[in-house]
Amino acid sequence: MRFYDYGLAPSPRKVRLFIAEKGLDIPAVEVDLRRRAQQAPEFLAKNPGATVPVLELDDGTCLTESLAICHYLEQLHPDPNLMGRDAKEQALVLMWTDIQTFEGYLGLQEALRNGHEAFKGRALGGPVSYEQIPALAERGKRRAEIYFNKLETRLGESEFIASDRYTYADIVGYVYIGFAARALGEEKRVRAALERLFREAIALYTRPDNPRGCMVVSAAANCSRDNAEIGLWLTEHRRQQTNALVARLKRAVVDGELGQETNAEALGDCYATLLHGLSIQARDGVSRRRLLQTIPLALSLLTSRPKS
Ligand SMILES: N[C@@H](CCC(=O)N[C@@H](CS)C(=O)NCC(=O)O)C(=O)O
Repeated sequence: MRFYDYGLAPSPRKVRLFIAEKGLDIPAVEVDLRRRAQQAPEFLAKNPGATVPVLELDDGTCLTESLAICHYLEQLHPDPNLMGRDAKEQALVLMWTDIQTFEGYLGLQEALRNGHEAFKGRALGGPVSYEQIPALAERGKRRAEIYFNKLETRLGESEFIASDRYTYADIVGYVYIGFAARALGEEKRVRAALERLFREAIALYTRPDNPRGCMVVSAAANCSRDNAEIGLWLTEHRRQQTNALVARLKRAVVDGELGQETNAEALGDCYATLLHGLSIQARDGVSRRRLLQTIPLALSLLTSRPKS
Protein backbone atom coordinates (compact mmCIF):
# COMPACT_ATOMS: atom_id res chain seq x y z
CA MET A 1 0.00 0.00 0.00
CA ARG A 2 1.23 3.53 -0.69
CA PHE A 3 -0.19 6.86 0.44
CA TYR A 4 0.20 9.88 -1.84
CA ASP A 5 0.30 12.90 0.41
CA TYR A 6 1.15 16.60 0.45
CA GLY A 7 2.11 18.19 3.75
CA LEU A 8 0.41 21.56 3.27
CA ALA A 9 -2.94 20.37 1.92
CA PRO A 10 -5.98 19.71 4.11
CA SER A 11 -7.51 16.70 2.33
CA PRO A 12 -4.50 14.35 2.64
CA ARG A 13 -3.95 15.67 6.15
CA LYS A 14 -7.24 14.10 7.26
CA VAL A 15 -5.97 10.76 5.98
CA ARG A 16 -2.54 11.26 7.57
CA LEU A 17 -4.14 11.88 10.96
CA PHE A 18 -6.48 8.93 10.49
CA ILE A 19 -3.51 6.67 9.73
CA ALA A 20 -1.72 7.99 12.83
CA GLU A 21 -4.77 7.43 15.06
CA LYS A 22 -4.96 3.84 13.81
CA GLY A 23 -1.25 3.38 14.46
CA LEU A 24 -0.65 2.18 10.88
CA ASP A 25 2.61 2.30 9.05
CA ILE A 26 1.88 3.08 5.41
CA PRO A 27 4.72 4.36 3.21
CA ALA A 28 3.97 7.88 2.03
CA VAL A 29 4.99 9.67 -1.16
CA GLU A 30 5.00 13.48 -1.18
CA VAL A 31 3.29 14.95 -4.26
CA ASP A 32 4.48 18.54 -4.38
CA LEU A 33 1.38 20.46 -5.47
CA ARG A 34 3.31 23.74 -5.61
CA ARG A 35 5.49 22.23 -8.33
CA ARG A 36 2.42 20.77 -10.05
CA ALA A 37 3.54 17.18 -9.45
CA GLN A 38 -0.16 16.23 -9.50
CA GLN A 39 -0.22 17.07 -13.22
CA ALA A 40 2.67 14.73 -14.10
CA PRO A 41 1.62 11.82 -16.34
CA GLU A 42 2.78 9.22 -13.77
CA PHE A 43 0.51 10.72 -11.13
CA LEU A 44 -2.42 11.28 -13.53
CA ALA A 45 -2.23 7.57 -14.31
CA LYS A 46 -3.04 6.95 -10.64
CA ASN A 47 -5.57 9.75 -10.28
CA PRO A 48 -6.85 11.48 -13.44
CA GLY A 49 -8.57 13.92 -11.08
CA ALA A 50 -5.08 15.28 -10.24
CA THR A 51 -5.66 15.55 -6.51
CA VAL A 52 -4.23 14.10 -3.33
CA PRO A 53 -4.80 12.03 -1.26
CA VAL A 54 -4.51 8.76 -3.13
CA LEU A 55 -4.15 5.36 -1.53
CA GLU A 56 -2.59 2.85 -3.91
CA LEU A 57 -3.42 -0.72 -2.95
CA ASP A 58 -1.11 -3.68 -3.51
CA ASP A 59 -3.24 -4.83 -6.47
CA GLY A 60 -2.75 -1.44 -8.13
CA THR A 61 -6.20 -0.04 -7.34
CA CYS A 62 -5.98 3.66 -6.57
CA LEU A 63 -8.48 5.02 -4.09
CA THR A 64 -9.07 8.76 -4.11
CA GLU A 65 -11.19 11.02 -1.85
CA SER A 66 -10.26 11.26 1.81
CA LEU A 67 -13.57 9.92 3.11
CA ALA A 68 -13.42 6.82 0.90
CA ILE A 69 -9.82 6.13 1.90
CA CYS A 70 -10.58 6.47 5.61
CA HIS A 71 -13.65 4.27 5.24
CA TYR A 72 -11.51 1.61 3.59
CA LEU A 73 -8.87 1.75 6.33
CA GLU A 74 -11.57 1.57 8.99
CA GLN A 75 -12.88 -1.66 7.46
CA LEU A 76 -9.40 -3.18 7.44
CA HIS A 77 -8.41 -1.91 10.89
CA PRO A 78 -11.53 -1.49 12.98
CA ASP A 79 -9.65 -0.51 16.18
CA PRO A 80 -9.73 2.14 17.40
CA ASN A 81 -13.14 2.81 15.92
CA LEU A 82 -13.26 6.26 14.31
CA MET A 83 -16.21 6.07 11.92
CA GLY A 84 -18.99 5.09 14.32
CA ARG A 85 -19.90 1.91 16.18
CA ASP A 86 -23.57 1.57 15.25
CA ALA A 87 -25.91 2.84 12.56
CA LYS A 88 -26.71 6.05 14.40
CA GLU A 89 -23.14 6.95 15.27
CA GLN A 90 -21.95 6.16 11.73
CA ALA A 91 -24.67 8.39 10.32
CA LEU A 92 -23.72 11.20 12.70
CA VAL A 93 -20.06 10.95 11.71
CA LEU A 94 -21.00 11.15 8.02
CA MET A 95 -23.50 13.91 8.67
CA TRP A 96 -20.93 16.10 10.44
CA THR A 97 -18.32 15.27 7.84
CA ASP A 98 -20.62 16.50 5.07
CA ILE A 99 -21.70 19.58 6.99
CA GLN A 100 -18.11 20.54 7.63
CA THR A 101 -16.91 19.78 4.13
CA PHE A 102 -19.71 21.50 2.26
CA GLU A 103 -20.12 24.49 4.54
CA GLY A 104 -16.59 24.93 5.89
CA TYR A 105 -14.00 23.44 3.60
CA LEU A 106 -15.65 24.57 0.36
CA GLY A 107 -16.03 28.10 1.74
CA LEU A 108 -12.37 28.13 2.77
CA GLN A 109 -11.31 26.79 -0.63
CA GLU A 110 -13.41 29.43 -2.33
CA ALA A 111 -11.74 32.13 -0.24
CA LEU A 112 -8.19 30.87 -0.72
CA ARG A 113 -8.30 29.89 -4.36
CA ASN A 114 -10.14 32.97 -5.60
CA GLY A 115 -8.23 35.41 -3.42
CA HIS A 116 -4.60 34.35 -3.52
CA GLU A 117 -2.41 35.03 -6.49
CA ALA A 118 -0.66 31.67 -6.20
CA PHE A 119 -3.94 30.16 -7.46
CA LYS A 120 -4.35 32.34 -10.56
CA GLY A 121 -5.74 30.09 -13.29
CA ARG A 122 -6.18 27.32 -10.71
CA ALA A 123 -9.30 28.47 -8.90
CA LEU A 124 -10.43 24.86 -8.67
CA GLY A 125 -8.21 21.88 -8.06
CA GLY A 126 -7.94 19.20 -10.72
CA PRO A 127 -6.87 18.98 -14.34
CA VAL A 128 -8.97 21.88 -15.72
CA SER A 129 -7.73 25.47 -15.48
CA TYR A 130 -10.33 27.85 -14.01
CA GLU A 131 -9.87 31.61 -13.63
CA GLN A 132 -10.42 33.26 -10.27
CA ILE A 133 -13.63 35.12 -9.46
CA PRO A 134 -12.68 37.67 -6.78
CA ALA A 135 -16.27 37.99 -5.49
CA LEU A 136 -16.16 34.31 -4.57
CA ALA A 137 -13.25 34.98 -2.21
CA GLU A 138 -15.47 37.28 -0.16
CA ARG A 139 -18.39 34.86 -0.28
CA GLY A 140 -16.10 32.03 0.77
CA LYS A 141 -14.94 33.96 3.82
CA ARG A 142 -18.55 34.59 4.79
CA ARG A 143 -19.42 30.90 4.36
CA ALA A 144 -16.44 29.88 6.46
CA GLU A 145 -17.40 32.35 9.17
CA ILE A 146 -20.90 30.88 9.32
CA TYR A 147 -19.42 27.37 9.51
CA PHE A 148 -17.09 28.29 12.35
CA ASN A 149 -19.99 29.85 14.27
CA LYS A 150 -21.89 26.61 13.80
CA LEU A 151 -18.90 24.59 14.96
CA GLU A 152 -18.49 26.80 17.99
CA THR A 153 -22.15 26.33 18.92
CA ARG A 154 -21.77 22.57 18.45
CA LEU A 155 -18.65 22.41 20.61
CA GLY A 156 -20.46 24.47 23.23
CA GLU A 157 -23.05 21.69 23.58
CA SER A 158 -20.89 18.65 22.93
CA GLU A 159 -17.26 17.93 23.73
CA PHE A 160 -16.83 16.13 20.40
CA ILE A 161 -18.30 17.01 17.04
CA ALA A 162 -20.38 13.98 16.05
CA SER A 163 -20.68 11.85 19.15
CA ASP A 164 -19.73 11.69 22.81
CA ARG A 165 -16.27 10.47 21.83
CA TYR A 166 -13.48 11.25 19.39
CA THR A 167 -14.29 10.26 15.79
CA TYR A 168 -13.35 11.02 12.21
CA ALA A 169 -15.61 14.09 12.36
CA ASP A 170 -13.21 15.60 14.94
CA ILE A 171 -10.27 14.95 12.64
CA VAL A 172 -12.17 16.75 9.88
CA GLY A 173 -12.95 19.73 12.12
CA TYR A 174 -9.41 19.91 13.38
CA VAL A 175 -7.97 19.92 9.86
CA TYR A 176 -10.40 22.60 8.64
CA ILE A 177 -9.62 24.82 11.63
CA GLY A 178 -5.93 24.49 10.77
CA PHE A 179 -6.61 25.17 7.11
CA ALA A 180 -8.54 28.33 8.01
CA ALA A 181 -5.36 29.86 9.37
CA ARG A 182 -3.92 29.56 5.89
CA ALA A 183 -7.04 30.27 3.86
CA LEU A 184 -8.26 33.28 5.82
CA GLY A 185 -5.02 34.53 7.32
CA GLU A 186 -4.06 35.92 3.97
CA GLU A 187 -4.08 39.57 5.02
CA LYS A 188 -1.90 41.44 2.56
CA ARG A 189 0.36 42.87 5.25
CA VAL A 190 1.87 40.75 7.96
CA ARG A 191 1.34 43.46 10.58
CA ALA A 192 -2.40 43.65 9.85
CA ALA A 193 -2.65 39.86 9.88
CA LEU A 194 -0.96 39.59 13.27
CA GLU A 195 -2.99 42.41 14.74
CA ARG A 196 -6.17 40.70 13.63
CA LEU A 197 -5.00 37.37 15.03
CA PHE A 198 -4.30 38.86 18.48
CA ARG A 199 -7.48 40.97 18.53
CA GLU A 200 -9.64 38.00 17.62
CA ALA A 201 -7.93 35.76 20.17
CA ILE A 202 -8.41 38.32 22.95
CA ALA A 203 -12.05 38.87 21.96
CA LEU A 204 -12.59 35.11 22.12
CA TYR A 205 -10.73 34.56 25.38
CA THR A 206 -12.67 37.32 27.16
CA ARG A 207 -16.18 36.68 25.89
CA PRO A 208 -18.56 37.31 28.77
CA ASP A 209 -20.73 34.27 28.01
CA ASN A 210 -17.84 31.79 27.81
CA PRO A 211 -15.32 30.25 30.16
CA ARG A 212 -12.34 32.59 30.00
CA GLY A 213 -9.25 31.65 28.06
CA CYS A 214 -8.69 29.32 25.19
CA MET A 215 -9.74 25.69 25.50
CA VAL A 216 -6.76 24.63 23.42
CA VAL A 217 -4.30 26.22 25.82
CA SER A 218 -5.91 25.73 29.19
CA ALA A 219 -7.36 22.26 28.74
CA ALA A 220 -3.98 20.93 27.71
CA ALA A 221 -2.52 21.62 31.13
CA ASN A 222 -5.31 19.59 32.74
CA CYS A 223 -5.36 16.53 30.51
CA SER A 224 -5.29 13.32 32.49
CA ARG A 225 -3.64 10.16 31.25
CA ASP A 226 -7.00 8.83 30.13
CA ASN A 227 -7.35 11.87 27.98
CA ALA A 228 -3.94 11.55 26.45
CA GLU A 229 -5.55 11.44 23.01
CA ILE A 230 -7.17 14.81 23.55
CA GLY A 231 -3.91 16.09 24.98
CA LEU A 232 -2.16 15.01 21.82
CA TRP A 233 -4.81 16.68 19.70
CA LEU A 234 -4.42 19.93 21.59
CA THR A 235 -0.64 19.82 21.48
CA GLU A 236 -0.78 19.22 17.74
CA HIS A 237 -3.19 22.14 17.36
CA ARG A 238 -0.83 24.50 19.20
CA ARG A 239 2.13 23.21 17.21
CA GLN A 240 0.22 23.81 14.02
CA GLN A 241 -0.63 27.34 15.12
CA THR A 242 3.05 28.02 15.83
CA ASN A 243 4.05 26.58 12.45
CA ALA A 244 1.46 28.78 10.73
CA LEU A 245 2.89 31.86 12.46
CA VAL A 246 6.46 30.96 11.50
CA ALA A 247 5.37 30.23 7.91
CA ARG A 248 3.55 33.58 7.66
CA LEU A 249 6.61 35.45 8.94
CA LYS A 250 8.90 33.59 6.56
CA ARG A 251 6.64 34.57 3.70
CA ALA A 252 6.79 38.18 4.82
CA VAL A 253 10.58 37.95 4.56
CA VAL A 254 10.36 36.45 1.06
CA ASP A 255 7.82 39.15 0.06
CA GLY A 256 10.23 41.81 1.31
CA GLU A 257 7.86 43.02 4.04
CA LEU A 258 10.39 42.10 6.71
CA GLY A 259 14.16 42.36 6.42
CA GLN A 260 16.20 39.34 5.32
CA GLU A 261 17.87 39.28 8.73
CA THR A 262 14.55 38.52 10.47
CA ASN A 263 14.64 35.33 12.48
CA ALA A 264 11.12 34.17 11.55
CA GLU A 265 11.34 31.10 13.77
CA ALA A 266 12.24 33.04 16.90
CA LEU A 267 9.62 35.67 16.15
CA GLY A 268 6.97 33.02 15.46
CA ASP A 269 7.78 31.23 18.72
CA CYS A 270 7.59 34.53 20.54
CA TYR A 271 4.14 35.35 19.10
CA ALA A 272 2.90 31.81 19.79
CA THR A 273 4.06 32.18 23.39
CA LEU A 274 2.18 35.46 23.66
CA LEU A 275 -0.94 33.95 22.12
CA HIS A 276 -0.95 31.10 24.62
CA GLY A 277 -0.02 33.40 27.49
CA LEU A 278 -2.93 35.71 26.66
CA SER A 279 -5.28 32.81 27.20
CA ILE A 280 -3.84 32.09 30.62
CA GLN A 281 -3.97 35.78 31.56
CA ALA A 282 -7.61 35.92 30.46
CA ARG A 283 -8.37 32.84 32.53
CA ASP A 284 -6.73 34.51 35.51
CA GLY A 285 -9.09 37.46 35.09
CA VAL A 286 -6.92 40.06 33.37
CA SER A 287 -9.29 42.44 31.56
CA ARG A 288 -9.76 42.70 27.83
CA ARG A 289 -8.54 46.32 27.92
CA ARG A 290 -5.26 45.26 29.51
CA LEU A 291 -4.74 42.34 27.15
CA LEU A 292 -5.29 44.61 24.15
CA GLN A 293 -2.47 46.82 25.38
CA THR A 294 0.01 44.05 24.64
CA ILE A 295 -0.68 44.15 20.88
CA PRO A 296 1.27 47.31 19.93
CA LEU A 297 4.19 46.09 22.02
CA ALA A 298 4.15 42.73 20.30
CA LEU A 299 3.94 44.33 16.86
CA SER A 300 6.86 46.62 17.63
CA LEU A 301 9.05 43.51 17.35
CA LEU A 302 8.34 43.56 13.63
CA THR A 303 10.12 46.84 13.07
CA SER A 304 13.01 45.98 15.35
CA ARG A 305 13.75 42.96 13.09
CA PRO A 306 15.46 40.61 15.51
CA LYS A 307 18.74 39.16 14.28
CA SER A 308 19.39 35.42 14.01
N1 LIG B 1 -12.69 15.32 -2.22
C1 LIG B 1 -11.26 15.17 -2.21
C2 LIG B 1 -10.59 16.51 -2.40
C3 LIG B 1 -9.17 16.37 -2.82
C4 LIG B 1 -8.52 17.69 -3.10
O1 LIG B 1 -9.17 18.67 -3.52
N2 LIG B 1 -7.21 17.74 -2.88
C5 LIG B 1 -6.48 18.95 -3.10
C6 LIG B 1 -5.55 19.20 -1.90
S1 LIG B 1 -6.50 19.56 -0.46
C7 LIG B 1 -5.60 18.80 -4.33
O2 LIG B 1 -5.01 17.76 -4.51
N3 LIG B 1 -5.54 19.83 -5.18
C8 LIG B 1 -4.75 19.77 -6.37
C9 LIG B 1 -4.69 21.09 -7.06
O3 LIG B 1 -4.91 22.10 -6.41
O4 LIG B 1 -4.36 21.12 -8.24
C10 LIG B 1 -10.81 14.54 -0.89
O5 LIG B 1 -11.49 14.72 0.12
O6 LIG B 1 -9.82 13.85 -0.88
